[in-house]
Amino acid sequence: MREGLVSRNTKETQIKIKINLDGKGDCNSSTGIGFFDHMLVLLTKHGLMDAEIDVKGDLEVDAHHTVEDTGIAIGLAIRQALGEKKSIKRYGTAFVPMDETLVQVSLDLSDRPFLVFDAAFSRQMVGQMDTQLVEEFFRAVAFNAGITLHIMLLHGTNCHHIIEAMFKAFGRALDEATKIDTRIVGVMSTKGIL
Ligand SMILES: [Mn+2]
Repeated sequence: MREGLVSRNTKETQIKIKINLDGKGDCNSSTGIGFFDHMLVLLTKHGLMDAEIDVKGDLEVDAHHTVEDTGIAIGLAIRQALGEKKSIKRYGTAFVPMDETLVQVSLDLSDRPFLVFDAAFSRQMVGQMDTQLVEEFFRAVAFNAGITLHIMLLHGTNCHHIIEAMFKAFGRALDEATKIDTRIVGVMSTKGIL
């Protein structure tokens, strides 16, 4: 089982996260932010990961610390679960449509953290979550898991659809990249390390 277990406590957030990359998409997410829980459940469902996500954050301030720190912990859990990355496919790309929206996510489990986030939102909030925090979340995941991550809104207008398509596409691309291919001896890199 490729599992990651992270517990992270600061004065702003207390987080416990368990992730199993070889799961079935079963997830319990409790962050105190309804829309964010909805997104994390979609990410893990479409990524076929099992996850327990337990977060208590300073929501009396706003959602920023809670979302960013959850991203940090999820990134660390993914990194831990991947281990030495032996025989994984390394790259993943997914296009996800949702009604008028189409999103592309391409990623490389390269240990070269980078985020390209090409999207703009016409609304400030979806539920109790600032749309600005979507980019913060994915940056935190990418930099802590060691992922080169490109998220592109190809077209679309509805903010709920756009964000939902991003989380699903990230889940699907991650599932593809983490898949084991027995033809790959060692790691998928001519450098011999990922
Ligand atoms: Mn929805």
